[in-house]
Amino acid sequence: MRTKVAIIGSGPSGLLLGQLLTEAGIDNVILDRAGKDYILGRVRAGVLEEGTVGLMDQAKSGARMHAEGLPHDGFSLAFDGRDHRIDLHGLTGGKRVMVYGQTELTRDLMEHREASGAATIYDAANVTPHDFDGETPYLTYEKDGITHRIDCDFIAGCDGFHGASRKAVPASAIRTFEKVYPFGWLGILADVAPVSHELIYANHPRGFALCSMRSESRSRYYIQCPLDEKIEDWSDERFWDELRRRLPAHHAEALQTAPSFEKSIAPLRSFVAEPMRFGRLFLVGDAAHIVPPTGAKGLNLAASDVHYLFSGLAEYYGERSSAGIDAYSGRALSRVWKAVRFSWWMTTMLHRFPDTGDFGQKIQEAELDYLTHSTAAATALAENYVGLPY
Ligand code: FAS
Ligand code: PHB
Repeated sequence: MRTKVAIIGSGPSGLLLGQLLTEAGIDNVILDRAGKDYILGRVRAGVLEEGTVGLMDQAKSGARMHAEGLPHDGFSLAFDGRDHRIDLHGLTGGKRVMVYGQTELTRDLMEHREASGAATIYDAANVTPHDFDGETPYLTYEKDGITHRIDCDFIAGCDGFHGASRKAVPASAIRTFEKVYPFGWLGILADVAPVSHELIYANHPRGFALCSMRSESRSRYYIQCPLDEKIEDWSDERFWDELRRRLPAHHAEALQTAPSFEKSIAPLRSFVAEPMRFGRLFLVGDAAHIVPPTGAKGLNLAASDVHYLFSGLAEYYGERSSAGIDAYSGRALSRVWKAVRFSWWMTTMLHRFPDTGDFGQKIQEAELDYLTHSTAAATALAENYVGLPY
């Protein structure tokens, strides 16, 4: 088989890139080691920046997102028994975010790709990039006991943090930066009305909590937990009780509960690999960087990477210019590091660390008090949360 762009990974990065390329008439193939059901079974992000919404529209895959997604003009910071709204719309000259689950975004892209007739190869084992430092890269993979080869012009490594792409790069050619946080997030999904119509990020001496949603009848909640927690030790009742203890009283009293149908613990880390291009191999999304979900940036950074790479590839095939693909890594990393900083800052301000102590708690509350009473400080928070310009 031969194609122009071989994409490893059928998550949001790979599917969005594939859809944009297909819409532009640039032949591409997506390979994933998993099947559709596994990919759609993962519960992840929930907040889309306007840039991500725009790319879904550009990919002709945004109709259901607009029909079912929830535009949000603000969110609240809760601390010291009170909460304060951050007016995203007012502070950013009219910008907002869209609450729409990553699972649904992925489903929409998958369905549009199938309708377009573009090739996706699921359950592809041992996908391996070859000769990407030369002019004729190719992939090999195994399926049904046969080793297949795909010759291509470029390889997009959209295969996430644990994928094969970054690992295929010689150690001497790549630098990584990492910070692992000493806690995780215990998240649940339940079919019950959210406690508030907007998100609530709560700082509490017992630990961080987040009240989010997937719709007006489906809630998504998280609480900070130790990394060695076991899911089986967390009954729904225990989760609801702990969540109530971390929220201001009026929210705790209003909280509606229902049996959870998804419960999982996610570790938190900040990670960046530099550069994001190696000859004809490009790293995209979680393959190149990871952020703690506190700033709702992971999925949105994957989208901006796709924007930069698609623009470069469209220029290469349209005008035979390599300027865009040559600029990809620098452009992407500039935005990545600002989002890594913001996500680290939100995480540091809102979570209980082993060394936070009483003094650290007071400092966090002072920073939150400053944020909620200073227009300048709130504006800085708001412009990062809605997404810095591409
Ligand atoms: P993905 O990991 O989504 O997709 C990679 C794809 O590549 C997968 O389908 C995988 O099967 C495939 N793959 C992997 N290795 C392969 C190989 N060797 N060969 C072939 N295929 C391979 N972000 C937020 O903004 N908000 C959140 O709340 C949030 N919560 C998260 C919770 C968890 C537990 C995790 C892990 C991440 C969370 N994220 C969140 C970040 C997440 O949404 C990512 O940013 C997003 O999935 C990135 O998309 P991709 O880059 O496509 O990577
Ligand atoms: C979610 O709804 O899953 C979500 C929302 C905002 C975040 C993280 C996760 O910062």
